[in-house]
This record gives sequence, structure tokens and C-alpha cells, in this order.
Amino acid sequence: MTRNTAPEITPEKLYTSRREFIRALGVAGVSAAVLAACQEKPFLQGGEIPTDTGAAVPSPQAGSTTDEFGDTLTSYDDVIRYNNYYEFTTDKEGVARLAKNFQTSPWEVQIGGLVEKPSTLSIDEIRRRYPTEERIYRMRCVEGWSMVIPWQGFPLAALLEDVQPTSDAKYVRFESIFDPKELPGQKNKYFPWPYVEGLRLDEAYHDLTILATGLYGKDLLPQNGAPVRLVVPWKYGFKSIKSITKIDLVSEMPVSLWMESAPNEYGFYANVNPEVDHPRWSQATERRIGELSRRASLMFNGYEQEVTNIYEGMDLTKNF
Ligand SMILES: Nc1nc2c(c(=O)[nH]1)N[C@H]1C(S)=C(S)[C@@H](COP(=O)(O)O)O[C@H]1N2
Ligand SMILES: [Mo]
Repeated sequence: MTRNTAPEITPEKLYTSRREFIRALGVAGVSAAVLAACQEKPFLQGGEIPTDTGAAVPSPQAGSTTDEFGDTLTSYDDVIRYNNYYEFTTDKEGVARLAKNFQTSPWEVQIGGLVEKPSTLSIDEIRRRYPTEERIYRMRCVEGWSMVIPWQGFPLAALLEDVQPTSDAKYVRFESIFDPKELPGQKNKYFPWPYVEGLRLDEAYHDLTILATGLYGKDLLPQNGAPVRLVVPWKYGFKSIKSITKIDLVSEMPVSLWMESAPNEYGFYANVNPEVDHPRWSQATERRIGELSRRASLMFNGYEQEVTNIYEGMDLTKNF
């Protein structure tokens, strides 16, 4: 039987996997999860730095072959051959070939804006300073397909703490590399390059939010966003911006490339929500790459328990 394709079996499945997950966490994990669920997490006041914005991270044991729901990892081959990276091409299976010789070293990331300690870090410095850990996350593309990927990454919070956001900082703005000579897709004038994304400060500090430098135990390949990319697992994949060169703390909500290109289709939040359809298709189901039938999509991509508190009181239909 195919799991999770009929909506009516989802609650049972979810309940069972959560129970297993909580059991796996052990006593300390349970109290952290319960605490977080009871806590009120209003939107941050300017500059207030959250120290613990979520429940325990639902990553199974490092080296596991499944996510915490028991869903199998997507094969390495699929993860490196089926990509969205419009700077190269809009043809998913063409990205890997076009990105093959893309130079990702040397590489610098400028971190600035409303911070006490702006800094420019080389990718080597980033790797030295921030030890990575494995995080197995589901990734759900807004187009209706998904994968389960074992990332190597570190909490974005660690890097933000080091640059010390000022009290005016309310959002984080990310920018990808702009280099039309090396990135053929950037000659396509339909898109307002460079690729830009943004997070609210509390989303950026959330423990699930990582900067990834590897997957499946290897350094990222160019097609997956080498040398460093964002991964925000409860949001549609397009928020997880690749090949980052600039991170700015800002006071106003950043306008992403997708908001600018199609504001009626892509909002700032882009939280996975099976109840809010894309204007051109349903978001109720998804195809897991490697599987044939579709499965039900989950609220916040299955990370509801971890993130629901940061959106309390918000109309998620309006703030899509
Ligand atoms: N700079 C940049 N980042 C990007 C994209 C892109 O085109 N350019 N595509 C996004 C989309 S739509 C998805 S689904 C994911 C895909 O990540 P993957 O190819 O590593 O699976 O990257 C996101 N990050
Ligand atoms: Mo996507």
C-alpha cells in the first residue's frame, strides 16, 4: 500500500509518527517539545534576539536512511540531477550539466546591514567557524514535488549571533551570486536578477533554519547551491536560496525575486500549506521524487509542531 496518498489516513499516520518521534527524543526532548508548544511566541519586537524559537529539531539519528516519519531518503542521484536553479536554466534535468564547471571557490559572503559587526567571510572561514551537523529534511517545491534530503549544515542563528543585529533589524535579506557571464540563465531578462529571498528575524533564528554546505556527507555540488545555501524546511523550496553571496539585516520586509516577478502567486511567507492553493494549481498533494503516486501535502511540510507558534494570530491565507 502506498503511504499517505489518501487524505483520510494522514491524521492517523501523523499521530503515529509524532508519537514515535517524541518517544525517540527521550525525556528531555519531550519536555522541550511540550514547553515550546505551550509557549506564546509573538512576533519579535525590534532587535529582540530569540534564543530558543522552537521545539527540538526533528532530525532522526545521523546516518539514518529515513526522515522522522519513516519516509525514505531521496537517492543521491535524484538530488543532484533534478534541480531548480534558474540562473543556469529552467530545465531541471539540464542544470547539473550547465553548472558542472561553475567556480565556487574562492567565495565570499558579505554579512551586513543593521548589525554591530559587519563581516565578510570566505567559504573556508565559514567552514572553520561553523561545524556542521546532519539534518534530514523534507523539501517541498511549490510546483508540487518533494524530496527527503540529508543536509550538512549549521544553524543560521549561529552566524547571526556573531554579527549582532541592531534593535532596528527585523528581517534578513539574502542574495545569490550575480554573474551573467558564468550564469547563462541571468541573461534571461524576464527575471529581476539577482535571486533574492528573505526571512522574518524569528524565522531566521528558528532552530530548523540552516545554512547548508553539504548533502549526503559530501560538499554541495554547484547544482545544489554550492558553496553555501539556505534550507528552511517548512517553506516552499524557492525560499531556500542557493549560492549566497550577501546576507543583510534590514528593517523592512525584503522583496524576493518571486514576489517581484509574480506577486499574486508568490508571497513573502511561502509556508507549505495544503489548504492554500497556488492560483494555477492545487497544493493539496505532492509527488515524492522516486515514487509514482501522489501523497497528501502536510501543513508546514510536516513541521507544524515546531513552527506553528511563530505564526499565531496570523491569517495564513492572506500572508501566503
Ligand atoms: N539562487 C537560486 N536559489 C534557488 C533556486 C533558484 O532558481 N536560484 N530555486 C529554488 C527552488 S524553486 C527550489 S525547489 C530549490 C531546489 O533545490 P535543489 O535543486 O537543491 O533540490 O532551490 C531553490 N533555490
Ligand atoms: Mo521550487
